[in-house]
This record gives sequence, C-alpha cells and structure tokens, in this order.
Amino acid sequence: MSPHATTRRDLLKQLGLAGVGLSLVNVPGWALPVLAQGETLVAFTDIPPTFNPGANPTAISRQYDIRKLEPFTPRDQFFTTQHYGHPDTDPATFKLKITGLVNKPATYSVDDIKMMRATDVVAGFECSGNSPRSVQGLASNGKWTGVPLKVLLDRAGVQPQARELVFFGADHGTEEIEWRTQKFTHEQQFGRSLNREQAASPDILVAYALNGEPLTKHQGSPLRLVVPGWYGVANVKWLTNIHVQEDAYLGRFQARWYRTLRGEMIDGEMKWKESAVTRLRLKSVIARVTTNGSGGYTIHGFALNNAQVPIKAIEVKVDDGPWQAATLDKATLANKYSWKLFSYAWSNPAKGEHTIVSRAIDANGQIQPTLQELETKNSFLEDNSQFPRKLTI
Ligand SMILES: Nc1nc2c(c(=O)[nH]1)N[C@H]1C(S)=C(S)[C@@H](COP(=O)(O)O)O[C@H]1N2
Ligand SMILES: [Mo]
Repeated sequence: MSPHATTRRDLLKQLGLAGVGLSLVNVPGWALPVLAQGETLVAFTDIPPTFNPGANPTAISRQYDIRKLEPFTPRDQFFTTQHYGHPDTDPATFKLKITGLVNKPATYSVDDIKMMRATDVVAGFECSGNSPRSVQGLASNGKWTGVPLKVLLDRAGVQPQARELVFFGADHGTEEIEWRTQKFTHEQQFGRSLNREQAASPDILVAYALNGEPLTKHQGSPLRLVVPGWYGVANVKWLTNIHVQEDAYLGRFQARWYRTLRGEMIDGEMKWKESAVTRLRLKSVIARVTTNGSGGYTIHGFALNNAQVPIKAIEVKVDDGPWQAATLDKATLANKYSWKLFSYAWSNPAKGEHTIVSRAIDANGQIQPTLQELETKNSFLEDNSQFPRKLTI
C-alpha cells in the first residue's frame, strides 16, 4: 500500500478533527494542497464566477471542481458520468458471472468477492472527453479496493484460444446498427473489452470500495472494473459479466464511439489513422493558485499519464517568460497510477493580468503538446493539450 493511502478525511477523523473548519486545520505533512493557514484562493478570470461544478452531489453526472484539488478526490465529489443512466442494482442479489472460453465458469456474489484477499490500487483517471470546456473537471483520483482481475481469471482458467475479454455492465440502452443500406436498432448492455495481454495486468481490479468506503451508485456499486492508466471509459461500472471470447468485441463504446482520427507523418507522408481510446495521454493542468497575502503565490496542479513511461518533470510558464521547473509532490510521484501533484512558488508577481500554463514531460522526453500541435487530431476526445489559465494580481 502507498505511504499516503489514508485520505485527509480519515486522517482528520483519526485526529478527532473531522468537521471542524477543515481547511484551517494545519495537518503536518499535508500542507499541500490543503490551504495552509492564512492562505486564500486567487480567482481565475477565465472561469465565470457562477461556475460551480459539483454543487449538486446527487446529480447523475458531475464534474470535480479542480480548484479544490486534494491528493484523493472525496467520494461524493469524484467526477462521474455514464451513457445510459444508473441501472437498478441490489448488492444483496447482484452477481458477477465469468463465462465463455474458460475451464470453470463462475458466478460470484458481492460477499464472495469481498471475502477474497483485498488489494488497494491508487489510480487517477479522466474521461477521454475531459478538456478546457469542462475546466478539466472530468478527472479525479482515488484509492480503490477490490480483487485483482487476474485472480478471478486464474481461477476460471482462460483457454488457449481466448483473445478478448468483454466486460458488460448492468446498464443498457438502444443502439443503432448500420451496414450499407441496412439499419436497425437494438437494446444492448454497456460493454468494453480488453485483449488478453492488456487484461493480464496484475493491477486491474474488480473494485467495491473507493477511499475506504463502499462504492456509491455513481461509481458503479456494487462492483466495477478499475483499469489503472486507462481513460475512464475502460472502467466498466455495475460489472455483471466477464465474457471470454476469441473474436474482437465491436460494441458501440468499444469500436465506434471512442475513436480518434489522427494524421501522422509516416516516412514523409501524412497517414490518417483511426484509433481506439485506450491509455491516458500525458497531461498536466493548473488547478488552483493560492496567496499568503504578502506577495507569495503558489500555483498548484495535477498531472495524469498512463504510467508505462513515468513523468519526469512539470514546468510552468508565466506570460512570455521561460519554462521553469515545478516541484513534484513526492508522495503522489512514488505512487505509480496516482495523479501527480505539483506546485510552483511564484514570488511577487507584477500587478495586472497574467497567463500561466504548465506542461508535463515524461522519462522518454515526450512533452505535453500545445493545442496547435494537436491540429491533426480530429475529435474532441483525448485532448491532452496545455491548458493556459488567466488571473489578475
Ligand atoms: N457500465 C458502465 N460503465 C461505464 C460507463 C457507462 O456508461 N456504463 N461510462 C464510462 C465512462 S465514459 C467514464 S468516463 C467512467 C466514469 O466513471 P465515474 O463515474 O466513476 O467517474 O465510467 C465508465 N464506465
Ligand atoms: Mo468517459
């Protein structure tokens, strides 16, 4: 388990401080990014003052207000969305079935899963539609508890000819199927797949808890898939069936909706490639700016990546100044799939309007692109462009 696998709220509870002016309590070691004593938030001028995401915690979809940035997104603020609404699920009767090309098909109750050895994975993810339009609020970070998918698959015995694992949710809706002149509509479950190699990762969980508390309906109660390092859509909620097959699964949210068309220079020639939304792309976001009231300003943000290549640095640029190294928070950095928090001390900025922006750089030297550099990307999905913010000092 990570050294910081306790939420701030747990910590405050342990200290007997829960509920008493949380943001003013100075918890040692948790100064970042909880507001330190005497610090205040500086408003961004490119966000309307009426912008108040998450104001209704029971809404079926919500954004996380990234200005509240914490190491772990509280369960009732965790961003949430889905395509078909919330299905009716009863944890007492809910079943997860493992079917198809396995030696021992299985049916698990939620209690069966909870009785198995629990594993925690800290993982941050964003919806692939997250972008400046939603003030990057379709992103969150949590500690998930569950059973590794690999344990269930090893028990079931995946047969040699199996190539693909399909994960079905309990939710369903009507989809249009089109082939040449033929068009028909049909009811179907939400489904996503992973190929056998992708599904073999020991870090994928069938999860039942977030930040040490049971999943809510919003997060896919009672069971959901958590695929660390992947965009949100891979994390199938209300998981009722894992079906093992030889053929590729071509459901709408696998093969049609979550697609990006990109132009790529291959040997001097532009080639246009459609690809599926899979692993997170390198992104950093400035989430908030605080001031101590005496000329000291701090810029805070988070970064996401797929963890196959670690993040090496985050840099911040003020107006037309040079890129400057930000400080990466050690605890989140040490945690493979967590979002990484960063901060940058901005001393005595000049009075007036400023534009600030961050960029992430990975261990291969890959740099988070600008919006311009994403010119040949032809969908609004997977927008990992740099996110300039405006504010007035
Ligand atoms: N069963 C099911 N799982 C789903 C979806 C869905 O529509 N149905 N939406 C996906 C998408 S697009 C995202 S971004 C994430 C959001 O997860 P969250 O609500 O826990 O943040 O759930 C994914 N899992
Ligand atoms: Mo999504």
